[in-house]
Amino acid sequence: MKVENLFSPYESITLDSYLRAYGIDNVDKYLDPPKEVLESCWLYDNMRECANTIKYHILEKSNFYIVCDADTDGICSSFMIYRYLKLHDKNLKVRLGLQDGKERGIETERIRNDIKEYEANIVIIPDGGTNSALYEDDLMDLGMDICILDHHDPTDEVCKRAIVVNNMMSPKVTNKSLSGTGVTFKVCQAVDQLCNTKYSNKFIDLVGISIVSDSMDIRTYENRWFLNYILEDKENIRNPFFYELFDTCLKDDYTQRDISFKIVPKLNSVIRCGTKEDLRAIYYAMMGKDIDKAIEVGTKCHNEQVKRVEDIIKHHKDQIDAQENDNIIVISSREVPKAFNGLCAGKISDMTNKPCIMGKEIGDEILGSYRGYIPSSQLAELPQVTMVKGHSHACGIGLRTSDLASFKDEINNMEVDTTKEVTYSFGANNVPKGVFETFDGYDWIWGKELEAPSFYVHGLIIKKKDIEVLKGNTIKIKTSDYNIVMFGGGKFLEQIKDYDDDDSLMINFIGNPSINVWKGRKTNQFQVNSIEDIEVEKYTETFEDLM
Ligand SMILES: [Mn+2]
Repeated sequence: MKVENLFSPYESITLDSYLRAYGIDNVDKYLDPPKEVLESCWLYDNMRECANTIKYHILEKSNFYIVCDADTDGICSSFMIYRYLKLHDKNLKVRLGLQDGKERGIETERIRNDIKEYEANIVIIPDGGTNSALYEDDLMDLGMDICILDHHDPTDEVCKRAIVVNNMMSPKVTNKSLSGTGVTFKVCQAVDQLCNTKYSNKFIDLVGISIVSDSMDIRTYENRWFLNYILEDKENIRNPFFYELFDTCLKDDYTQRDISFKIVPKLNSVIRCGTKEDLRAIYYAMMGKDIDKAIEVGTKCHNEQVKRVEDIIKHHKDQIDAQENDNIIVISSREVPKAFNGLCAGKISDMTNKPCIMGKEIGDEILGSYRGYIPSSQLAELPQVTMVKGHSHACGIGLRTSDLASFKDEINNMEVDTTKEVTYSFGANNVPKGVFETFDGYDWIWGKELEAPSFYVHGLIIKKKDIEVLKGNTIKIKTSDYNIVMFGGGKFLEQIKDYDDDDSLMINFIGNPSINVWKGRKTNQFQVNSIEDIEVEKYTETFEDLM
């Protein structure tokens, strides 16, 4: 395992120095940010025009149309503006344009037709719209006002006639990691100020949830403020549906990780697997109606999603196996819905320890999703790759089908930098106790771009019989100073199955430190998160060892 230490041997590792290393300059302010870190809504370009336009249409009792984007940020932002308008005037005509499946914004023809049929006077596009100028111009020709409340980078030409409120396009706004729901919240605040109302305060919880669901960088003070708001007290979750969902699915001291694993998939899977009726049930529940039903819907869709991913992988097993000798798995399939490409590629990558592309052949290209440890920037340099869009280890990708063989050759011969970044490295017998104490009780801090500290521990010698196997292949190794725990350790057990109980094994691993409390007893513990983070080999004692 090749690792790189974040800290040098002379630096002391404290919570303070750790956060500083991640670029947080005022740690006290970050951990407990005052309200002043919230940026004024008036720093956003075009805010006054946007708020005035919305206010005008409220007073005119216009027809409002809200375009809903197909993910949790889209649901939260569209719900927010819908409810917000209804608080101003409960008789206001507001239509929520729900997508069929994982379509996006007004790119969907059905949505555009619906807008025209409804004879909207104003179209609001939260969490999208920045890069859809073509369609927007078309609607504006019909005399509609368009307000775009977005946080996506402008990549195409932006509609010049629409009112665009976007943190990425507002030089005075410093929080470039706010979610679409966050931008929508700022717009509600601005309308509040024009109308002398305070309705926006009811929706702070949705901003916090969307920052988690949209994987926004949490190192900005403003995002931290929104996060702390939903983490510090469940009673701050004012939305009745989310309150119940948190109450049913989470224990009392939940973290961001819990929200992204136990809450967010229940909404995103409704978009992937549910019907429009199911999605409608979520919106109704957010208004306080039939909450139990919506929780059932979310749970049902999440289970179905897990099952469909499993089925797809089973169905393509032959294709996966046939690429056993390649360093990347490329699956081109007609049957897999677009919305499942990323999930399946990620799963296959986990299974095979190799990067994976899952997509569909369109023309001379395979278009789909990429997941894996090779950074997408490295793939983008290859001549066979036609498009890379998204994050470094999770992105959309295009690949020329006729060049597939040469693409694979390139990957098979590629020098891939597999260095893992860790906080610091220790020999197995030299792990200081402070490592566990320093970060104990701070689970609530960690999240996107601010990962929990991890340490590389090398040269641990144990006997095979010291390895305990618990329920669900959870592995536990006890040493005199600390325990090592790994969930789902099936592959690890596979690696050591031929050794005898009395064989010595040498283990190197990367783990997150914590203090586990059980029946009042405290145990220092490292948690290993992935099979790639642990190495094991048979250890033969040398002459020096015996001296
Ligand atoms: Mn978003």
